[in-house]
Amino acid sequence: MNLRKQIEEQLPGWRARLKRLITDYGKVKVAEINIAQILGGIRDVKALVTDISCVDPNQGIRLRGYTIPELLELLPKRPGNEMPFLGGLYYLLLVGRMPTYEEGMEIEEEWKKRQTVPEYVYDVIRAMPKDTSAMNLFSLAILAMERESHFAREYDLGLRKEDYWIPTLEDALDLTARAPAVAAFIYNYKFRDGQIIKPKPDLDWAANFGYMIGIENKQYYDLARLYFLIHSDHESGNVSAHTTYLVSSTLSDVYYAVSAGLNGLAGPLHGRANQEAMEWLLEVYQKYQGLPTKEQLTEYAWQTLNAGKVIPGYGHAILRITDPRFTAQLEYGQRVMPDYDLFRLAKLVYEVVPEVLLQQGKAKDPWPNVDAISGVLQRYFGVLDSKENDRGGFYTVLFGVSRILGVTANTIWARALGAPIERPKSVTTRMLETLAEQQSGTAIPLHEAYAHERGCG
Ligand code: HAX
Repeated sequence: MNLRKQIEEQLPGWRARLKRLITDYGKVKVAEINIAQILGGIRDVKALVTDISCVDPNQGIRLRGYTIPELLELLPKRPGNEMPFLGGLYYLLLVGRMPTYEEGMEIEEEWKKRQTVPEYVYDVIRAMPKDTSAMNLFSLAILAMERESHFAREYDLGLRKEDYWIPTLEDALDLTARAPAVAAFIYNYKFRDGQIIKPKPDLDWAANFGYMIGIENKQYYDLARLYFLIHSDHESGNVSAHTTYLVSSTLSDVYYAVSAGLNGLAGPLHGRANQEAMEWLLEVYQKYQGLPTKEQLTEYAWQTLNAGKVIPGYGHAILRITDPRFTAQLEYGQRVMPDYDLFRLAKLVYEVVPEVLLQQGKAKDPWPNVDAISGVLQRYFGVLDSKENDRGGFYTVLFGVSRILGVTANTIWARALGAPIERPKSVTTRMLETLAEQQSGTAIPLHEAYAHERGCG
């Protein structure tokens, strides 16, 4: 496989690069951390390394150095398609350089060879009530497939550390090949007739997802390509990427690690925001019986904030601009569905909500993120997140299918470069208070309720 050779050839150079940093420059300071950061979600602490993607607060994501518009322009496309096929993107993430058409297609072919989902995985999904949340089913199905892991088997037989990445690559190719079919079945099981639709040989990986949920529409296939491209990676600190990395650092295989990462993606502050953004738009649309005026929308946004809730799809822990992943979707929508009411509503929200958040003065980033509009584009083509009396969650599964590309690429490289088990040190609240007293020179009065506390060491 050319892909494996391309990674293999790079390893001596990368291993030497890291060794030099540790041996010759190991004591160089990268960051300091203060109490507010420790208690505030470890925000902005530079403590993770990835070469696969990087988020600049004022420019947004770059995958292997390429911005979203550059990726859409430069990644190879199949004739007649507006958007690049995903085999090319996965090659870029894994190998680190822009692939030729043939190199990208090699991954598409590799995926086709590996795409059959074991029957027992469908049985696991079918064993669950249909109203189970889609993310639960997705994570469960991937965990069930752990039985297939090459890494787990070869590790038990005795595998050299330098070779850990080879069966990890095999696992990653198997899992990424099958993820669209698993997601499509979950959709069909929950919302359609429960059929398993076999992928079409002449369609690419992303388009086949659409085909397997019963959509035969070229515009949707391009949306699927765009969607899976922009959600794939967002450096390593976000919850889904970091969880996958952390679990994988114990040498748990890709299936365990990805299933864990998806459980993090399922949270409302992370991937579930795409469902909540859709729900928020539908609430607005229902309340005003159609498109609201700007004044009505402003009022509704304030009502949401005053009720102590967040406006889903807005804000970001790192970004300080409109997310370029939002812009790419906005531009797609502008071309394909400019008159669709919910699309017009999402655009109106973009005109109104940043101003409201700025006035409120809490959110550090008042701009839309990737989740603010993605559901609208899906809904235009009839793809639902949930039905009545259902715990829904399908839009987050779409996010998950894409995110698996980024997190598995990171896992393969972490294994190849011998990344150690992660193990940060924790402190107690009293230790922080003692440090605060020492550095500020003031005593912190301690309430008697805490007098029973015993120290550590
Ligand atoms: N609406 C209302 N308030 C918001 C807000 C929003 N969209 N975004 C941030 N805030 C509030 C925070 O809740 C926080 O309030 P408190 O001080 O009362 O706790 C304050 O502004 C400061 O927060 P921040 O530092 O700007 O943002 P965080 O790094 O803490 O959180 C979040 C980043 C993305 C979680 C946050 O902006 C948010 O909750 N947004 C809405 C949910 C959302 O869209 N999530 C998806 C993010 C992208 C992603 O990961 N997708 O998977």
